Amino acid sequence: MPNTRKPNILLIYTGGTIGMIKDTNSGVLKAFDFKNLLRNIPELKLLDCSIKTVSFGTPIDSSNMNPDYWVKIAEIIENNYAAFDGFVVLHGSDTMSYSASALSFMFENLAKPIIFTGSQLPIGDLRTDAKENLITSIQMAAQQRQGIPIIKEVCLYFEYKLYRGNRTTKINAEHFEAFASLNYPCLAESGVHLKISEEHLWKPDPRKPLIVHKNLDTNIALTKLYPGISKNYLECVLSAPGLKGLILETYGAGNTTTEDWFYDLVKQTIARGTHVINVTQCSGGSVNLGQYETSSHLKALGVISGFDITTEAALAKLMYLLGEKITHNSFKTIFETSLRGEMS
Ligand code: ASN
Repeated sequence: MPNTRKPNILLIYTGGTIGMIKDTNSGVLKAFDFKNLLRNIPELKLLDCSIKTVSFGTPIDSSNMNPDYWVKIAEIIENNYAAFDGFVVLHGSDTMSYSASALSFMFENLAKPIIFTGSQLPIGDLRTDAKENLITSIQMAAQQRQGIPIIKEVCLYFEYKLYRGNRTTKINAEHFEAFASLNYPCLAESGVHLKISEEHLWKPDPRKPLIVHKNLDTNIALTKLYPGISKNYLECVLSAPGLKGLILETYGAGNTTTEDWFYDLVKQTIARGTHVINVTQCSGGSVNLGQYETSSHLKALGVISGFDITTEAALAKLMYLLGEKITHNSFKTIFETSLRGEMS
């Protein structure tokens, strides 16, 4: 018997520009209620799937996003996992790549799509990008073959492109094309037809059960190297009480200053049991420890390579792995392994 049931999609509204309105006195954009958003898209009724909606009690600008909210989104999905074929999360664009990355690690063996989307202009604006983003995200989430979702990973949809969420970075504060995935091809494109590149999709083992990880450890720091970075500054960061992991955004292929004080600090930090992860501050390309003299020492010190991971995904992966309480000795190997397609 062919499966004739329409896909059902859960739409989760967390906030962001998509649902905002302008304060009439100050002109400032503020989060508004979900009903206003839905009123502005009567087209949702025309979609060939059934849609249920749920909203944060108080929608937020995504600049206020944090791991507690990630757990909240994860629990909404977990509690509705069996009843829905796919999930669309409406989210502000500012931190969307962080959230999509976090959710990708939190959902192990995900077998259904979780698609993050939002917009650069509010849904009520005449030139809004919100409608296309929302409608196509729902259509992407509803793609099935013989009743089984085609997309089985956490994605981000924006301006005609579907990306693997943990590969994305927000690259523009104004353009409708606000995101890029420089180290991994896009998963699908929307034109006259929806064109899914199945060869690039994540293919989880269907026999494995869903596990939702909710322990995220925020005892981490993120530091970008810059010419002139001082010992004092780095010492201050590294002396944060309880620090368990540092993400260092380095130059190019993972290069750093070769000054003694820097190596000494990294060495002491690793000896104390704090993990040091090397990610590049370039938007594309990979860390390659040992390619230059300016990175070969780091390898010997036991610095973890983030390879071509984004900073957003590295941060989420670090919080996730620290929360998993894995042994110190296996931490480096696990971090350097692609868990959800976040690195090549
Ligand atoms: N500040 C907004 C947010 O991230 C930006 C947006 O959604 N375009 O919530």
